[in-house]
Amino acid sequence: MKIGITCYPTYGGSGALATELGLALAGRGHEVHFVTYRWPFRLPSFTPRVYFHEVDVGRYPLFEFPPYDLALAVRMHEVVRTHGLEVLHVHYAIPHATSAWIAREMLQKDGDDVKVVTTLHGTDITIVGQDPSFQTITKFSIEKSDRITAVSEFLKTETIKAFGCTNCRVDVIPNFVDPAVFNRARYGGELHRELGQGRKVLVHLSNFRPVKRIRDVVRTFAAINAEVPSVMVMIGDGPDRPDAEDEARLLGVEKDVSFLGKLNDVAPLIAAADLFLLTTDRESFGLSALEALASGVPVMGYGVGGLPEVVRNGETGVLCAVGDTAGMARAASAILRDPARWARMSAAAAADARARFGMNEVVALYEALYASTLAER
Ligand code: GMT
Repeated sequence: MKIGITCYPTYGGSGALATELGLALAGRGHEVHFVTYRWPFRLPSFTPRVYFHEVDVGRYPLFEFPPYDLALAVRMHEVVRTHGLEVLHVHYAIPHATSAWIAREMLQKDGDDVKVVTTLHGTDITIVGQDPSFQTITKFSIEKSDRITAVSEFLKTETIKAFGCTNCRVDVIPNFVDPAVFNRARYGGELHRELGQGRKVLVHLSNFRPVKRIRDVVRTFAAINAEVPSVMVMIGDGPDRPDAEDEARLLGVEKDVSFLGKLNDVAPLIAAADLFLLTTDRESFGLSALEALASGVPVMGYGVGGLPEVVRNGETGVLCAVGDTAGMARAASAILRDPARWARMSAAAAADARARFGMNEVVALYEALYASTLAER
């Protein structure tokens, strides 16, 4: 098949997932065209059957807000026609599903066509899509897609609740992980020794947005560190990083917390962790948590949103009430003090991630979805 993929190329789970999907599809013989305004952060420099088309947004001085969604629609239209794409798979509804709808309308006017698949990832439904500025266009664009997928049952339910989508079927296709890359055995313990210097290593990875409740990560860490000597490795960057740095200073743990910024190749660092901390308010899935589990790292998180679909509470991690940093720290310290329990959870995490979210199985679900929509032509 010839598939176009549009996603946010910036640091975040939806862009990571979309890129990994494109690479996996190309690995299975499909031709994949990324249409975005920048090179997606997880895309390697060259991969057979993978192409990149940059969206150039004209910057005429009249525009205080250059219309990116229109420039994207024009580029989608052009790439579909030039390369004979059959499917446009857009990740994150706003504005990608709207641009894809415009591109398809333009194509159909000339007797051409393309199928539009929209994957909902999280805040496009739970926060941004419900903002009055975007609500009606989000609902409209979702309903106009040929296929809609959500990354968790939680997100599917939220979509139906928020938009009352009577006219749309939402298929749940979960995020996936490449078990060859997120694999503890592959990296050895050198990085753990280097980072921890004899202490336990805790890792957090995110885009540091308010929804991540980053101060909670630092609070939880400080309480763990008081019980079990540890270091905290923070990967990523975003608006709330200064808050986290501030919290570390306030709690007197700044020397034990490292902020590494936006790194692309995160698998070796994640595999060097003893525990992964994720304190998001409502994570629709938690791709980083899945990557940690696959790497044999138990996850400490909040039992809300889609995270309980990813982390098995008590078996592959521990889920607490939102804001219960003390409870999370107690649970984490107990696991860190009990090597046999940690080893059991680590093995269960790696096995469960592979069994339920393996790359080949999930990518096959997307292939089947594309085939079924194409069959309707
Ligand atoms: O929705 C967002 O906040 C952005 C998006 C991203 O690009 O990181 O994150 C969402 O998509 C990921 C990939 O499907 C999910 O793993 C995240 O849980 C989800 N984020 C939220 O729901 C907050």
